[in-house]
Amino acid sequence: MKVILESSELLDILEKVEQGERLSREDGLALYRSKDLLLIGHMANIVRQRRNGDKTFYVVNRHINYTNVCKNRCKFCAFSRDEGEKGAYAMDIGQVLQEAEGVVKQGATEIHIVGGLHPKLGFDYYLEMLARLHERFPEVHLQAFTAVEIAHIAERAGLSLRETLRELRDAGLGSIPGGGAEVFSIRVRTELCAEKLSGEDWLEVMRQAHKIGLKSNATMLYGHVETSAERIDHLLKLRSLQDETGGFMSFIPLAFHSDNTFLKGHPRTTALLDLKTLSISRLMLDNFPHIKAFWVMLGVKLAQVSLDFGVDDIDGTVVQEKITHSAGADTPEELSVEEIVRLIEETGHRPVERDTLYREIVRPQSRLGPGWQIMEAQAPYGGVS
Ligand code: V47
Ligand code: SF4
Repeated sequence: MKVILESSELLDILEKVEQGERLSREDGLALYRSKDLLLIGHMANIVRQRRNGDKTFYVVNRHINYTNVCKNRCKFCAFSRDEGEKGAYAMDIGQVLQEAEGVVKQGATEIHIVGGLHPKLGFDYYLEMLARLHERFPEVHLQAFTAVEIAHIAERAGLSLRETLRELRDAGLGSIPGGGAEVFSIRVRTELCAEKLSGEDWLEVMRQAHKIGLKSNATMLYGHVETSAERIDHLLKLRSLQDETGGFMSFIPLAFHSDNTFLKGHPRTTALLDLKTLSISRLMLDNFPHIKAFWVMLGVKLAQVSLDFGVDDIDGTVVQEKITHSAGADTPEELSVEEIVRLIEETGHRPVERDTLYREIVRPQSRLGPGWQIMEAQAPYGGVS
């Protein structure tokens, strides 16, 4: 490819990628400095292809945001409210079950549950939510509560992280979503979310979760006040924990939206930054099986293009999303499976429906609805099968 041969700045990195060598912090910084998007994407695709071949994964899921009441009030968040404030809500368990019911009938395999840090909800609320969902829909995977919520739940319960995680797991928790990581930099956290769990504590929750066998995702919120170096350092911390535990399944860069936040007016991320961040994540996180484009934040069109920039997962149907839509997202809240499959096929990749743990799903006559099955003899969450 002509473009690649003409670009000499990154040739050392290209060689490392081709040899399967680990990239350094300096390499990461050079990648962010470079304007050679196509070469960066090409390198990311070498890794993507090596790990996942031509597969692009998606999941039939639904997001449920059970409460927007949050004691943290991060400056980048338009979703949260104080208790009693106009627009504040907290669902009772019956409502959560009702929200899940419809999509499970349509064949969802995953319910993704995230909310604010409600100062009054007790440990029983979280346990009962999981237990009743699990009892009613035993085949459905519950991916629930970010590391930040888990630390809050542990505090409410007066238990250690380990004990809290064990109880949540025993009640039906299947895995942990990647939210709340933001950027681990102390400078950024002090400026934007001083009340929030520190980066080190976020990593500790994940460490404890992985130790008891719970898998998780990881995210990075980018496009606000963080520097490229802070992004790379974030990725390096994740890579190091993954070396230790192997418990992360996918990494999801989250593009910041500023409407209705303290950072109102902050410009949207550009396509260049979005694609670079996805590609650089693929390159730096050599031990993560999957890189996911969350189309809700990225936009459907760019999410499609990102499949040729190192991304192998496009998330799923989602159905309802409040966090980014409160902050001005102009994407739909739901994509149909037909639409997801069309987007993937148009790029020449092979659409593969997965469950939360990346096991492939088979459906009778490829029809949605209950009755799906996990393909047998698959390594959970692990790349090429
Ligand atoms: O933790 C908050 C972020 C996260 C804004 O694990 C914002 O598969 C953009 O983590 N603009 C929640 N982002 C969502 C999340 C997630 C989403 C999809 C898949 C997975 C997964 C996880 O949203 C929060 C925070 O980092 N966020 N405000 C905003 N204004
Ligand atoms: Fe609360 Fe999460 Fe919003 Fe921060 S991002 S204010 S922790 S809901």
